[in-house]
Amino acid sequence: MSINLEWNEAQVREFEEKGYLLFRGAVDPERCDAIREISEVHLRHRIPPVELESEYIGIDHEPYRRTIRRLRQVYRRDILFREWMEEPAIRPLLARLLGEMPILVTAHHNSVMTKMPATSTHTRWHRDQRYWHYRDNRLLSVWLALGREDSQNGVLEFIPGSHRMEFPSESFDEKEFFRDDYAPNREWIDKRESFVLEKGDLILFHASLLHQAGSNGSDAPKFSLVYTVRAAGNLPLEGTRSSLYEEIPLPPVTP
Ligand SMILES: O=C(O)CCC(=O)C(=O)O
Repeated sequence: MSINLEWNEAQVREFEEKGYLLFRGAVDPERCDAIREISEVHLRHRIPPVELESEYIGIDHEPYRRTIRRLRQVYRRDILFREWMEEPAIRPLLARLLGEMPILVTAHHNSVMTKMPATSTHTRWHRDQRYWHYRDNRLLSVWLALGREDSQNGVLEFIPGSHRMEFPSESFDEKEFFRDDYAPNREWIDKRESFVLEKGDLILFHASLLHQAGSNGSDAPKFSLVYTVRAAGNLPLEGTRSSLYEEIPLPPVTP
């Protein structure tokens, strides 16, 4: 069970410039369905660790307390997650984009992101790296759509090139969200790009890339599987959360 992923040096340059790359139809719908089914079981039984909507937005009452925002640390939950995160066919591309052997990190974004209808909220502009602690910023995330993602159910939006920017501290609020009420941020936000994703589409994006996603106005949950890899030399800082969880080296694969 491999994936359909052809890439070239022009796309590597595009990733460096924009901070993300989109691959259509990379994963078979059947594989996505199998991953989604196991995710739904874990969700139904609320198998920990999970992140609740109430924890994310800091409002500790219903309906947010019963709304799961993500199943965390999914790598060891099921063979289907492990196989996907260790998929050999994507490794050469990850190594090329990171400039080194990739290491799978489970401290962050090793998740099934779930966006529930009505009870989940808008995800504001942010960089994933805001609470991550590594020597440098050579980290990227691999986002697999397990179903359609569009403006109805909270599609991802990106600000191309923002991963290369050093913004002044005023651009961010106290929770490190990129402020949309701060006038100088507008010219960046106006450059936003988004794509309707179909089941099996893949987006790779840099950990410093600004992105957001809307709430889910449809009547079905949105499911996406996400994992993060770091460059082998980009070590987590000791004593931080980033250093506390299992990491899995993804060495080069021999054809
Ligand atoms: O709400 C979403 O679907 C995106 C989630 C996200 O970007 C995050 O949790 O970092």
